[in-house]
Amino acid sequence: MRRALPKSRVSMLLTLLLLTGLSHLAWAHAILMESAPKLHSTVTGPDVPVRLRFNVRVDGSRSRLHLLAPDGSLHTLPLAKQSTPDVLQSQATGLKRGAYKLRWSVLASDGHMSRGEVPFTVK
Ligand SMILES: [Cu+2]
Repeated sequence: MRRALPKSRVSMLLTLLLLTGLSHLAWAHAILMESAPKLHSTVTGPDVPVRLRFNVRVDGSRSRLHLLAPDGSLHTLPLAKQSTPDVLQSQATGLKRGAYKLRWSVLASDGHMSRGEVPFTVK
């Protein structure tokens, strides 16, 4: 038979979880607010401007953009100088038709890395 956790223990755990969650929010690691190409959009190639805007300042020198091509190859996209601290910009060139994934991993002002993907299609 399983013993239930004492109520005090449960509420302590919940408080801990809540505090962890809240402090993470307050510290605001990078969340993608806006992207070009847009999520699941179709764009015209062969040259595609890339622009990602985050909710906080990101460290461009310690952030990376990769492009996963339809043939499965992974390419590093060179980052342009940051025009504003919450934006990363690049240019993908010579893209053929097909489904791509833009993979970002960024270092936010709170010192946390976060990553994500923007799938899009080139027509
Ligand atoms: Cu964070």
